[in-house]
Amino acid sequence: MSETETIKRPEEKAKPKRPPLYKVILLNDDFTPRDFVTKVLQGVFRMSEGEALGVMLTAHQLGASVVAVFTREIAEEKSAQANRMGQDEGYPLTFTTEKE
Ligand code: TYC
Repeated sequence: MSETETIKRPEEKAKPKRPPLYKVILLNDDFTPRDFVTKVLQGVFRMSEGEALGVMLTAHQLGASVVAVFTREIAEEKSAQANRMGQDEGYPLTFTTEKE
């Protein structure tokens, strides 16, 4: 045990740290069918058909769209799962993650 002890000032105490958040981003490509992208968004990210269509169209028109925000582990798991679904069908569908 050390002889010295750090006494924390009250404002330094008990500051609950929120985990850093990561965006899942959907990238456009020229090959994946629109309805497949929409189905992946509904299945993996639990979106309604309308929400999924909106995100898919934003990526299609602008090149990329934010899908959702999660802690790092969940963001990476979901984007990997969605990428695998594209790969399984031979599509270049790509989701990436980015720290907020
Ligand atoms: N651009 C694709 C097409 O025209 C559809 C698409 C939309 C693909 C969004 C990927 O993230 C994407 N078939």
